[in-house]
Amino acid sequence: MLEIISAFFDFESADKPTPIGKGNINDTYRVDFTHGSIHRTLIIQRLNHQVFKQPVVVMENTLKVCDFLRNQEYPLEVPAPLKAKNGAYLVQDQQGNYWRAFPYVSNSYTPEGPPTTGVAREAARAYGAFARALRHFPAETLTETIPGFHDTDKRWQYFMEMAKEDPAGRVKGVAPEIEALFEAKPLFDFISQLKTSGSLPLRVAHNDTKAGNVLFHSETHKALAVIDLDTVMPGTLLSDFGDMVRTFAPSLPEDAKDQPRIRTDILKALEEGFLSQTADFITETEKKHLLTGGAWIIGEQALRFLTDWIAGDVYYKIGYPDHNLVRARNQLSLLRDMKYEI
Ligand code: GN1
Ligand code: MG
Repeated sequence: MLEIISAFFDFESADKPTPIGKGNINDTYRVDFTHGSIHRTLIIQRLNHQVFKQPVVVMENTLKVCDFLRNQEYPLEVPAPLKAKNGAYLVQDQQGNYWRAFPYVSNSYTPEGPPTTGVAREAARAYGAFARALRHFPAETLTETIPGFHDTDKRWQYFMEMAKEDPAGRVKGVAPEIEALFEAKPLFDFISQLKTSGSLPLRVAHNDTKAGNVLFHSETHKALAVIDLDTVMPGTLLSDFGDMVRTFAPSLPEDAKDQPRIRTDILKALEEGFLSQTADFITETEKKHLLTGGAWIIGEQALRFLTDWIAGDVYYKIGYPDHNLVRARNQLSLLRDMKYEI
């Protein structure tokens, strides 16, 4: 780790790096070091190149978006990646891992646990400001670093293949869950048709709009920055709003033993916060279908978890044998709670 820090900055002494955040994909550390009379704090992060197979392209997407944001009227900070001493943004260690550095935003925290309506509204304002500042960014110039990320048709196809193949012998045990997904098929088809008909403009999507990706100010509790631009890709506004619904509105965590319900007070707060920044530039179709976006992303996540259960737990990390099944059932419980128009 010291070797990595020194690829970015000269220093005489450094405290032991401390792991921060709850990411399931990357490893993030805070490091404090001293150079002469200067004390600095940095974020050092290992980019998981099993998930992000083109690390350099991930950085290119991030940098393009950061540069653009800096030249907009954007009310938040832009903690862009820092250059290493050799001018590159990624440094490889001897094991071939990729590392990058970010500025540390002082006096900040990320919310934990089920959010209050205040946190949900403020985070949605931040994601709305992000979408607003990027509304004129040519989305097609970003690379799809995880191809088909929200291509539900493609995910449905893979689900059908796995259900047919039944590699882990689990299909018989999940008949009600499969039936529930078939009931959601008209929703998936509706979104697919919105996309192909051009009614949903292609936009810059953040693709990981959870509470943990907004930095809040420790005293004012206002949003300071939207972080984690690894999955910025061409996409739709509905999937970003949808992922907010999926991650903010449940009464219980994603893998709770009891089935979570949708909190309607949070839905209202998310809509208020998001629309306060976006109402004047998004299309009528987008506005009308924000909650449909929520149902879509919840349904798609149910599909993804159930597919992984049927496939024999090959994608998501699991903590116990039926973890993916519990997750899938919880998403289906949320989907049942969602009221939406198609
Ligand atoms: C993964 O690890 P995390 O929670 O940031 C996944 C998301 C899913 C989420 C479900 C690259 O994200 O798409 O919604 O799990 N990320 C990837 O918990 O697949
Ligand atoms: Mg992420």
